[in-house]
Amino acid sequence: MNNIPKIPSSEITSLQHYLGRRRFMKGAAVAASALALAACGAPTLTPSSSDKSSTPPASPAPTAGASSADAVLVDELGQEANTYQEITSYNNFYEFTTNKEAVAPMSKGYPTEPWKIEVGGLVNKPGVYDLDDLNKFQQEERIYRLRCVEAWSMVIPWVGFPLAALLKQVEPTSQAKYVRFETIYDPDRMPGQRSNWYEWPYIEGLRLDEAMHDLTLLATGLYGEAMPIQNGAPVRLVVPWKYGFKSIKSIVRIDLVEEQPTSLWMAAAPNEYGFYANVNPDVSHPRWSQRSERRIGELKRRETPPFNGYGEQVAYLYEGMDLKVNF
Ligand SMILES: Nc1nc2c(c(=O)[nH]1)N[C@H]1C(S)=C(S)[C@@H](COP(=O)(O)O)O[C@H]1N2
Ligand SMILES: [Mo]
Repeated sequence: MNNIPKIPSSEITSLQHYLGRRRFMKGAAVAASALALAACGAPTLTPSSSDKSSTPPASPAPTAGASSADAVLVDELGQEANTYQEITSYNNFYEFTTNKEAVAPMSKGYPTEPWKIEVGGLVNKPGVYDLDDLNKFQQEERIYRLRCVEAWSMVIPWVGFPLAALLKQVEPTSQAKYVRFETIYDPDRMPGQRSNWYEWPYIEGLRLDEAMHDLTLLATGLYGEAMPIQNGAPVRLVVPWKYGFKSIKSIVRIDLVEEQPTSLWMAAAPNEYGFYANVNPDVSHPRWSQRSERRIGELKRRETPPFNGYGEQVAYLYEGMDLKVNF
């Protein structure tokens, strides 16, 4: 385990400060009562029942002390969270379909229980984790910006736990340099996987120090509810400083490996999608600029910041690297 880069405790403190593990509230009616610490109910990892998956949860908004209907969640930069409806009705999940609006209806009722994740490869303590096992990790709320490589974005209040907690449990060996993730392969029920356009299953990867970073989340829910299937139930990765495609959904395998994994997108179009995929306004996609983005629900485009606004926390990971080459 001594090969795992440790995040200095000073940094963890500042991260907690930045990305408060509580709901920030905004809006005139609640300005004074800000920091009403809505207890973030750690949702249990039950499958989102199909009839619920496209309708808002019973109490999607923070309630603690807030009488106001205009209370909204904001991220650490003050940017408002997208609505539950927006987050669950505009999705990329190519296993079902490439039509973003059709993912929710087509994935409705997809069974996510029982579920298990096999964690292995170069580790001392490989294991099989079911939903109860994953629920034992301390769940917290993280309000993150998600920037798709296609230049749209959202702000999403995830629930989950740092991937680092799981990785520490399995004890990567000193040979382990990367983490490889795999989505469920189920072409009978996932029509997109019957298309030969892509090499299924969906694969993604991170360098071990990226995987161990405190911002890197295994998300089990959003808006305080169990993860909807269209967002990657029951558990998906969230790496907020990288393009959305790195945040692989519906994970069934995690392996510690020595060689850099080849992701589905690298295999499909290596000149368009690199391994690192850090959000970078200075590196255009071959077919479009990455300078700005369309926040879902807004008309005017926003400028895209380096590392999606998380540079202070993560830029050190790439010191000395040419990010135009390692895009
Ligand atoms: N297994 C799998 N994971 C995936 C995808 C996918 O098609 N299949 N799409 C990715 C892309 S391109 C984005 S932008 C995000 C979208 O996440 P969301 O639908 O929860 O907003 O999921 C990522 N994870
Ligand atoms: Mo994306």
